[in-house]
Amino acid sequence: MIWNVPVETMPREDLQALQLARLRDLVQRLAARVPFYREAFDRAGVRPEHLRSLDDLRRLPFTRKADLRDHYPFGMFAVPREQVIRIHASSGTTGKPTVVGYTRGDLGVWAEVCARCLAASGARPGDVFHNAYGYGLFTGGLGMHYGAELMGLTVVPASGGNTERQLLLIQDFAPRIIACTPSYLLTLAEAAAARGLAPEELPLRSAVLGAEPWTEEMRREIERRLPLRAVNIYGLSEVIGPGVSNECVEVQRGSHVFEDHFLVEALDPVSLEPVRPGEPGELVFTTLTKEALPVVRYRSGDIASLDPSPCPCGRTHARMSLVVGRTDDMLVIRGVNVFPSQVESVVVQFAELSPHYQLVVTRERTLDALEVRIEVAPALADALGASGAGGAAVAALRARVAERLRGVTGIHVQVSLVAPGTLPRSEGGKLRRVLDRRTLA
Ligand code: DLL
Repeated sequence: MIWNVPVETMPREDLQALQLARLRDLVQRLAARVPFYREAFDRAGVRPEHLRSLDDLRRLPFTRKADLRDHYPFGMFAVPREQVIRIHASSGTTGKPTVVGYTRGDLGVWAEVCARCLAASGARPGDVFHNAYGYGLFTGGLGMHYGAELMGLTVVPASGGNTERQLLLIQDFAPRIIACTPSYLLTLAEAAAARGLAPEELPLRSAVLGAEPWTEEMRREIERRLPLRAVNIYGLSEVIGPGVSNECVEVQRGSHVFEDHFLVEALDPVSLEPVRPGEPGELVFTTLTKEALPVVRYRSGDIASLDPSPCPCGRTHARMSLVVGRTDDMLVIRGVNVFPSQVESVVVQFAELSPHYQLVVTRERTLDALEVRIEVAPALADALGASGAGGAAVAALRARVAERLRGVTGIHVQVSLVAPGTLPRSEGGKLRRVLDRRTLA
C-alpha cells in the first residue's frame, strides 16, 4: 500500500520543481533566522535568488555534526524555543548529546513520513503494531509511534528490553507488524525458539528494521528464521529520526528517500563531488520542510548508493542501498551511537588507569556488546595479580569505570583491566583502537 499516492508517485520533474521551490524558501528562512547559516551563506556568497536549478544546491555550504554540537543545545533552532514542542537527542562525540527539536508542523511531517514507511513495509490501517524501538530521547520509539497512530494502527508501545514480556505481548496481541533493530529481532526469534514456539506460531508478517547497519545476508537469515518480510527503515536524528527512507515490501531493493521533504546527495567523501548513480558515496541531506531545526547539506557520514530509476512498486522517489559503512569512527551498538572518543574521555579521568585502551565490539548471540580493554597504571600492575583478575580493589575500580562509561555512552560496557604494555601501540600511523568483530552475516 502507498500511503500518499500523489506525492510518492509524483513524476520526477514535478518532484524536482517542488524541491527547488522548497529549497529557496528554506534558504530564505535560514538566512533570516539562524546566525550560523546567515554567516555560512554570506561566506559562500549565495542568496536564495541564486538558486535557479537544483544543481545550484552545490553552491550551498555543508553542515556537520560538530556544527550542531557547537551550538548546543538550542543555537541552531530556526524558530523561537517556545514553538519547539518536542526535543530528542542522540549521543555525540563529547558526551554532550546532539539535540534536535520539532515544531507542531515538524511532528506532522514526521508522522506522515513514518506512516509512509509503515505502509511501504506492509502495514494496513487496523493492523496491530508492536513497536520495540526505544521510547525516550531516542527518536525511534516516538517517531514510529506517531506515524502508526496517524495510519490508524493499534499501537503496542513496547519500547526496548524485557524480551520475555515482549514475546508474551506478541503472542497475546497478535501484531502483524513489528519495528525494532535487526539484532533485536534475532534476539526475539531466539527467545521464541527457546520457549519451544514454532516460527509459524508467531503472528508477525513484516518487520521494519533499522537504526543500525545490517546486510542482505542478515535479511536472509532473519527471513529464514521467521515467516515474515524484513524491510529496511533508515533515518537519523539530525534530519528527522526514522522516516527518511524505507524499502517497499514488494521489491525490497533499496529504500525510497522521501524526497519531497529530504533532498539527498551521494558524494565522494574526500573530493565532495557527486558519485554516479549506483556508486557508494556519503549521503548528504537537506531538509526541505523542517521548521525547528532545518539542516542544509548535512553530512550523515553514512555510505550508500542512490538509484533514481523507477521502481516496480510505482514510487518515483529515489532509492538508497543499505548503508555499507561510515566515514567516521562512530560505532552503532544496539542502535546507540558510541564514539571511541567518549571512551577516551572517561579513561583519562582515572589516575589508576593508563591512557591505553581498545574497544572490542562483538555480537554475543545476536546482540552487540562492547568490551573496553584498558591498561592499568604501572603502580597497579601488581594488584592485577597473575590471573589479571585482581582483588577487591581492582573489582571496585572496574565497576566504577563501567559505571562512568555507561553514563557517557548510555550503554552497558564490559570493562577489562589489563597489564601495562599489553595493548597495541601506534607504529607511526593511525592506531586502530576499535576491533569490530561483529560478523553481520
Ligand atoms: O537511529 C533513527 C532511526 C530510528 C532510524 C529507528 C531507523 C529506525 P540516530 O540515533 O540519530 O537515529 O542514528 C542515526 O544510525 O546515521 C546510521 O549510521 C544509523 N542507521 C540508522 N538507520 C540505519 C539503517 C536513528 N537502516 C545513525 N541502516 C545513522 C544502517 C542505520 N544504519
